[in-house]
Amino acid sequence: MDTLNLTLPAVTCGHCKMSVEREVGAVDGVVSVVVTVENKRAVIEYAGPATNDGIETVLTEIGYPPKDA
Ligand SMILES: [Cu+2]
Repeated sequence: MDTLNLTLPAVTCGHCKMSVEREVGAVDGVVSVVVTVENKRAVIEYAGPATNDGIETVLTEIGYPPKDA
């Protein structure tokens, strides 16, 4: 299992949190997604077939592109 720690600058409220957690949580292989609104951070645990690049692509597609950190 791998863990991704990302900053999502577009996260501003609880609805953003729910959207990211729902959409990323639906990716095959993603085990858990926790978004913290206050610091715009996302912690994502995943295993195959999910990939770092694939998860970042989904985030960008739903309007929350990660900032390289
Ligand atoms: Cu929001």
